[in-house]
Amino acid sequence: MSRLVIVSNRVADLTNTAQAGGLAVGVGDSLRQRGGVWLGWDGQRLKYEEPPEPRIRKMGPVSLATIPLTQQDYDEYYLGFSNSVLWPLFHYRLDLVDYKSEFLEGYRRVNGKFADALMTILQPDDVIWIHDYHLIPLASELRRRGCTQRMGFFLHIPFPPPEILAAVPRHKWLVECLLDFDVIGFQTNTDLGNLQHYVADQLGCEMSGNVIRTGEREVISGCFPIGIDVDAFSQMAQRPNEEVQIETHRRRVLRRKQIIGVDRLDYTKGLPDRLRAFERLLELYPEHVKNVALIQIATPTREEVEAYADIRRELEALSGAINGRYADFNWTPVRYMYRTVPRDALAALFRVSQVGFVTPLRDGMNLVAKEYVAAQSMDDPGVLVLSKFAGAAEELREALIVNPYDSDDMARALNRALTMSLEERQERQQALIDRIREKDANWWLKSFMDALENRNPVPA
Ligand code: ADQ
Repeated sequence: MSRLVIVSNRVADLTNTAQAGGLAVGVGDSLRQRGGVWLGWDGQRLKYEEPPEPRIRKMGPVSLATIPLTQQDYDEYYLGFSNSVLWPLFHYRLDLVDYKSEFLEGYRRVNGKFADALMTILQPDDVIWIHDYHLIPLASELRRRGCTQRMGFFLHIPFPPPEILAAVPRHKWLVECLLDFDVIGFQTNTDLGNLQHYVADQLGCEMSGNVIRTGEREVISGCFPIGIDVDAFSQMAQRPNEEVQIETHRRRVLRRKQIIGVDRLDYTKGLPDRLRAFERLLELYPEHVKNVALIQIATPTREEVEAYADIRRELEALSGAINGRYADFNWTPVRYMYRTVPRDALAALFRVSQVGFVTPLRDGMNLVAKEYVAAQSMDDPGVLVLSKFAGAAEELREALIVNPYDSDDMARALNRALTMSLEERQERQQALIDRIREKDANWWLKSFMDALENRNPVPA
């Protein structure tokens, strides 16, 4: 088996269980199984340039290779083009795109730095798997430096339709960069269809099934929904966590139910709309007042981007307003926590929550939805309420699917989830767990690697 070299903006600390972020979780689960090298930025922002050789640390079967960036790289490549242009644009938020030409220059320059660093460690029969929107031009940069190894790309976030993509300057160049990979993977058929429309209509490429012909080359495109390690998460959920147990016992005595939301605090996750929907539940169905609480855990993320500070203020005001309106001496309707929580505590919390409330306005996949399902017991499972704009909704059809822009629709689904019979909950849970087991973390790694190593076209 050839050595697997993974590249993403950041590498994850594989021993840190409190790491938040879907890419870190998904790639970490996969790499632990197969071993290999993982290259990424070390998080440092230097005032000077460093030589390209990465620093290497061994962690069991995985070597972590890291490089620093400069403050200017961080501002232009990371905060700028990646997170103020591509992130909002790919999530259909044209209103939040903040483009400057130096961002694009920085983006190209840093992709060049990643390529220089990789060239110092690559071996002839490595296979290279590059992740996410920060590194779209990396294959082109590597090819320019003479790299002939096989290269795959996986986009963790949505890929927008051509009319939206056209809002970013140099969009043609971006898609042409994608076509320098051998395999391009997406989370959903919708994303895959969007790319295929673009290359057929705007670049005049020929398509045969999922194979894109561009000049002499053939590029495989495919849909590879990311999965989780279901057994590991489920076992974590069953391990006793004293604090969670005490609180759960108290709720049981009081016959109170709990709705849970867990997200990075990102404007794509639909958090204000979610709080409003919870408030609507209390208005439309007053029988839930004092009997149900919403616990929302939000991890700090990208705080230097203005849109993120705005959403934080909005959420704090909203949770304060709902509590001000409804709280009683012994009942707080919204418990809002702005922090990262260890994964085992999260898993335990999912298991004791009657509703998993996952309502992004747009999301590549959303692993929280799958984690919530994995954490449930078959004896008394909770209900997943899921946005139709999460990639996960393409697979998890037995969840209660909602429109995150419609708070009445969400309130009705919450009420339905809270009052659903045990039999219906068990039926839905069985179907959902079967689906997340079928396409788990292992399947994701294997099916992508199969396409990349054997150049097996992905079924259309
Ligand atoms: P994210 O946008 O980060 O991922 P998601 O898929 O939900 O979103 O993954 C978040 C991960 O971080 C989950 O494993 C979750 O448990 C964890 N997490 C979130 N908040 C946490 C908290 N407060 N404390 C501890 N852990 C927390 C991106 C894309 C997604 C895609 C993934 C994987 O945006 O659409 O599903 O990559 O491809």
